[in-house]
Amino acid sequence: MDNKDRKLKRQLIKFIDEKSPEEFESLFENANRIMSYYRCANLEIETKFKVLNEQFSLRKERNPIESIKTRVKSFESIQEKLSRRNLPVTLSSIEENLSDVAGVRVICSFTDDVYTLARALLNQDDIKLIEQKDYIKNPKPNGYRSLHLIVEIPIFLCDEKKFIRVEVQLRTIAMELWANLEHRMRYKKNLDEEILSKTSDALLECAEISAGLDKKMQEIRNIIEVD
Ligand code: 0O2
Repeated sequence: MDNKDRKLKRQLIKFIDEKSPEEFESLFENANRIMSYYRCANLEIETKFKVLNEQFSLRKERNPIESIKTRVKSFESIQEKLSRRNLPVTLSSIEENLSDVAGVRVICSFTDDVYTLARALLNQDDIKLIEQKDYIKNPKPNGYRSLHLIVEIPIFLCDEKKFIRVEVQLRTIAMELWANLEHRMRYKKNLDEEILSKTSDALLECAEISAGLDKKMQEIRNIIEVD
């Protein structure tokens, strides 16, 4: 058993009620199979972005992607989301109801690159757009900015083809800096009202400064790099 299997078993023990060892083994096998679909879907999407990065670097002599991160949601987080939405906490419910178990985050150099890469991904004929949330054009009230796409992609297994949903988040380096720090300090933490009210305005101000930085950098790049 490798580290990934050990970690999944630890998460499953917390995730389920009392089960016999046989039932637990069968649950583990099924959970492992489903999580592997999500990892495969992440690999597919990651590769698509790497190919696009390569292509753009040939055409424009620069790489629009700074970095790509992938993650599969932990069982704790899956359980919390299903319970919060009053949905059954079962493996089939995960597949039916959640679109963000697989997640790919693409960090871009400039705001334009975010939209160029999103268009290039969505133009591919094996990608189906399920939902788009543009928190760059319409930031969240706390200042959070990013472009979110829920896409469905086929993965080709030994003897079958499966369609898997992936949440793709595209953002600039400045958006990533803000979101990372806000995530560590505040996001979904049960902070008391006084702390929330003391920090909200300052965080929103930081988000506006970061949006201003993106805008200026984009303007400079537009002067230097004429298409
Ligand atoms: P994590 O820990 O990053 O995986 P919900 O997921 O129910 O809250 P919804 O509509 O499914 O809401 O998702 P939404 O609003 O599109 O946001 C999904 C993801 O975007 C979150 O995943 C975060 O990664 C990121 N995000 C959204 N809002 C914020 C924010 O205000 N601050 C930061 N730092 N990140 C945000 P998870 O699963 O909630 O969290």
